[in-house]
Formats: sequence, C-alpha cells, structure tokens
Amino acid sequence: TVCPTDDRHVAVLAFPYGTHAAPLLNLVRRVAAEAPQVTFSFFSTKRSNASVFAGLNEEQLFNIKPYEVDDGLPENYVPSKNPKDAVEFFVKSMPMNYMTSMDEAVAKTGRHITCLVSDAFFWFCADLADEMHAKWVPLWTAGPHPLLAHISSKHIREKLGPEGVRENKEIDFLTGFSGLKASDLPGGLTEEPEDPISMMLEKMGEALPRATAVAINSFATVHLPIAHELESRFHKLLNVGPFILTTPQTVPPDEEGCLPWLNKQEDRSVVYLSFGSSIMPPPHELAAIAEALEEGKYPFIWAFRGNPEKELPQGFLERTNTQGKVVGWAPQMLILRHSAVGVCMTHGGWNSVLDCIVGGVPMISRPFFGDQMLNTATMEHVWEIGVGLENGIFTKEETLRALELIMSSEKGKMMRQKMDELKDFAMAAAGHEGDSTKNFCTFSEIVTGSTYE
Ligand code: U2F
Repeated sequence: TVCPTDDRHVAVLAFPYGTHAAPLLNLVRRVAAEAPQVTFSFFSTKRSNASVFAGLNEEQLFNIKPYEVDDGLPENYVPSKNPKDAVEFFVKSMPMNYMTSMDEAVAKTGRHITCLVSDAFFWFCADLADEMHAKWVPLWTAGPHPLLAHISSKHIREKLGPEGVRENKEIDFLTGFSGLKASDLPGGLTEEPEDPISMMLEKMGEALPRATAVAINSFATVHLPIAHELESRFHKLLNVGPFILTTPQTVPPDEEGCLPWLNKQEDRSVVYLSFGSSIMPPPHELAAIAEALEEGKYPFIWAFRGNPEKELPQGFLERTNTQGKVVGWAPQMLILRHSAVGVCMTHGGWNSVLDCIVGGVPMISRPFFGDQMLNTATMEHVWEIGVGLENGIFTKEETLRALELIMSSEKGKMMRQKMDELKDFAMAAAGHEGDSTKNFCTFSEIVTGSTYE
C-alpha cells in the first residue's frame, strides 16, 4: 500500500558494534535529506548513538531522530578484555530491546512503521516486517564475498563434508571463490554454530532472501560474477557504495596534523597503519611491526588504539619522532587518498578495504575475525591488490618482506595498477550515471515508499 505522504515512518535498526552504525546512518542521511516529509527513527545503543551523531547539527538531522536501545549488559558490568563478550550480551537481548524502543517511537510520532531499514545481521526483521505489513531493506556493511558465503552456508557445509575444513579444501563450487580455501571462510561458517554471533549469521543467511531488497556498501564491478549471483538470490540487490563516495561523511578532525606532515613526504613512500575500531594486535606483533618500521626506515602514520607509550617497544616513539607519527583516531580516508601513502597495513575490515580502493593504496592484511580472513584472501588471490602474511601474523622478517614487495618490487607495481583499475570502477559506479547512483534512487524509492509497491 502507498501511504499518504506525511504518514511514512522508517525505522532504522543499527548494529552498535564495529563500524556498522556509522555507514548505516550515512546512508539514511542521504535518503532523509531527499525525503523531508518522511520520519526516520534511528535505533542504536546510547554509546553508539553518542558516537555516530556527534558533530551533526539539527539541520542535517531534522527528520532523523535517535532512539536508545538497551545494550543488554548486566548491571555493574565490568568490560572484559575480549570485546566479543559485550557483543554477545547485546545479541542475546535482541529483538526485544529493539521492539521496546520501536514501540516508543511509534507512540511518540503517532505513525506506524512503514519500512524497516536494518543492519543485515537482524534476521528477525523478516518476520517483524511481515507482522507490521512493512518493507524490509537490510544493509550488508561488508563485502560481496562474505555475503555470498553466509547465504550459501548449507551448500558450503554439504560440499566440504566433515573433512573439508581439516583438509582446507578449495571452495571451487561457489561463484567468485576459486583460489580461496575453507580456512578463508568467515568464522563460524564451517562448524556447527554454537555461539550467539554464529547463530545470528546463520539465521541472517536464511532470512535475507525474504527482504524487499538487500543493500550493500559495495559496487557491482568490484566483482561482477558475484554481483550477478547475489542478484539471482535476492528479490533485489542494490550495490549503493562505496559509501565514502556516495553518502555524506563525517571526517574525524586532523588534530595531529597528519595531512600537513604527508605534504612533506615523497610520493608513495609512507606506510599507513590501522587495525580498525576494536582490534589491538598482541604485544609481540606490535613489537615486530615497530622493529620492521625502524629497520626499514619507512616513514609512517600509525593510527593506534590504546596507549602507545605503554604498548610499543621502549624508546620507539622517541627514536622515530621524525620518521613517523603515532596518532589517535585519524582522518583515514583523507590519509589514504594522499599521494604520499604507498601502502596500508590493515586488519582487512571492509570499510578500510574500500578506503584503500578509493585511495589506490595496496594493502598488507593481518585478519583477526569475521569477514577479515575472506577479505584478505580475496585481495590477495582474486583482486591481487594486497598480500597476507605467512602464518597470518606479523614477525619482523615477514613485515619487512611484505613492505619490500609492495613498495619496491614489480609485483607491487602490478598491484598498484590493479588497484587503480578498481578505483576507476568505484568512481564510475558512484558517478552521475553510475550503477551505484542509480541503485541509490531505487533504494530511496523503496524506503520512502514514493513509487515502489
Ligand atoms: C567492523 O569494522 P572495523 O571497525 O573493525 O574496521 P573497518 O571496516 O575497516 O572500519 C574502520 C573505519 O574507521 C575509520 C576508517 C573506516 O571507515 O576510515 N577509521 C578512521 O577514520 N580513523 C582511524 O584512525 C581508524 C579508522 C568489522 F570488524 C569488520 O570485519 C567489518 O568488515 C566491518 C564492516 O562490517 O565492521
């Protein structure tokens, strides 16, 4: 049914951990700005809302209202060393925590919900949308390879059989996966899912084909065969990324002067290091990276979570204070677009992969969890725009080898060329007549209900 113009109410359900809520808000900001008559209610935890809404003014948000969702943590909870613990509490409290807050928003606005736009993780939205007679448009915030893997989990288990994982069999039965192995698959996919996050992903894989449309922060030409395969599995697939090109961005301030410092460096000489929003490599790997940077004399910018004074080798900061910069939260996407940057050391988070593609910067990737193994294997074996590490961890020798390969070898040069091709594809997709731009219009039409049934 088509609602009268001023009755439409879009509930946006964000996943509050990792870099999930910010891209979803950016997507919704663009749609909301084009549909001022529609009400958008944005649901996430208090902490996540405080972070993603920071710095946005009322004008930018006049038809988007944040609502708090309970984080499910026990009273007096003391954060454990493993960030996954808090995520598990949260996942166990779904979907009741969202339902409670949505009831509040419906009561406050006096409008029933006409569309659910959610993180793709939220399998329960399939039933909820049916009950509400609303549409459901999930956003997958990662890349196309992991998405295909999750919706193919049963098929993968059947094909690999009980010994497939131990034998690390090749995934030669899934579009776009040739050259990739069982060990590259997202965590939890090949075992019986027991923990709450694996269970959530399993249910997600079953629920997504029921969605009105599935949006993804990617562009079709990053891997056309997978885009076609995904199109055949969903009612509608909408590649609407890369968001850094297609949606409004809140760039962190350059408090520590990274950009002026980069202006003084030679082209493609600098190593940029960041392991995303939640990961801190173990002490021996941090030491190995620091030693490699010093020995190789590479200029660097290191966006460091935690306390560098305490966690980096003694004297490193003093010895390298002209060679490089260790900073807090940095304007990563601007840094990666600067011509002085030659390589990015990453954990393989999808937003960072996209930052690198748009910056044309090859990667050295050390994955930790979730989709990061698959992203690393794909960049190395499918796109050939980066490398993983032997045994998957940083040692001084391995770090130096990877740096040398990317910065000074013929192979590194080829990776840069392939990166530039992908970058051109991304730019074209996000351009005026591009595929992501067109998909964006379809996304807006579906979500705001103006023309789509
Ligand atoms: C989860 O993502 P993460 O937060 O671990 O990592 P990324 O996807 O790479 O996102 C990091 C973002 O933070 C930004 C950077 C990216 O947009 O530009 N940033 C910054 O601005 N300044 C800094 O100093 C450091 C980072 C998860 F862990 C991944 O496995 C998933 O792929 C991802 C998406 O689902 O979510």
